[in-house]
Amino acid sequence: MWASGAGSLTALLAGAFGRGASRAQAQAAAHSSGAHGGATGHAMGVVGHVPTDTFDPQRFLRAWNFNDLPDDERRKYYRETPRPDGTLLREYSFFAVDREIEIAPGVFYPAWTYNGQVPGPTIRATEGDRVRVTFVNQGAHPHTIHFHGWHPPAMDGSLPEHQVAPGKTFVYEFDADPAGLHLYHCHAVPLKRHIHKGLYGVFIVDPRDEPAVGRDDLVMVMNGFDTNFDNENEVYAVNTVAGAYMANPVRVVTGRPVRIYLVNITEFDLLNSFHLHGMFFEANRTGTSRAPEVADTIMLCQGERAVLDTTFRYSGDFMFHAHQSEFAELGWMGLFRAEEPRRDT
Ligand SMILES: [Cu+2]
Repeated sequence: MWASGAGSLTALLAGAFGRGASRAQAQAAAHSSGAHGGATGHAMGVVGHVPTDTFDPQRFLRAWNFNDLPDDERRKYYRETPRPDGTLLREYSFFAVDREIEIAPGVFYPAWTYNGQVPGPTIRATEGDRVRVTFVNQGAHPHTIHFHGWHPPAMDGSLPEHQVAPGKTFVYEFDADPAGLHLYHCHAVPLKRHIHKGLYGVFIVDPRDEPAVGRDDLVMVMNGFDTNFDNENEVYAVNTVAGAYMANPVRVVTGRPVRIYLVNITEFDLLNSFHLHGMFFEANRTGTSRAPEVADTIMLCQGERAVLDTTFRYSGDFMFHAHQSEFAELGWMGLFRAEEPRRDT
């Protein structure tokens, strides 16, 4: 193991609601106007601001293999070694840690996390690479990492004998296969609890013959939080922080292809959806479909994912949100801000 990570975590401040905010309180937080309202504090958004020093939804969009860390820090969590056949050995250092996170302004949630963040760090490999994840459980409960994709049963992280007890380490190792958009999550029981507490992340496998050149890739995980443990979500989001992309839109460039890696990990609700205003996208289910559908709304069951490809024609703000209005009103709503490409003179 190369990193313990926990030392770099900073404490979060207690907020207005503290633990266990009710659905009504969350709704009030989403709708009230307040001192921080200003231009973004209208009736459709979340009022206030969640600090981004411990988790930044903007950074998360384009972060994989710890590429958002400075090189010396990144080496503690990720390294790649070329293999004779031209593929890479990709090694990751993961740890589970219990941590309180802020999911809406003043709404805190006692999460279980991979590497201190929800969702966990995105893993991205190319088809045929070898993935090796050293997992250290620093949490108070047994956990695992269950990856979607091809692997032998001993690497599945699902059966009682796969549980990694607090303080213990397990090394997951498998080939990245098939190309597509997958996920990973804890598979300890009760599963519902271990997933909704925050132990999940995205696993992208790029096709070997299709390098991502000139494309703006964005990772979006649709999630929800049951803040008062009544088996219902009080807060919904894409990438954890309710309304983060309303307050701070996702910036994209007109004419440049945009790809959204969309994953639904929402617990308790049967479905979640992604709807984009003013345009259409090609939806490629699981990233493996050979016949993408052309749509402006896509519905995903828990664990389902889709690769969405589009290009912004017009500059300006485009809303995106769950088409379930309730989810949108409880935080799952955002904006793309498309700008003309810069002309270098
Ligand atoms: Cu777990």
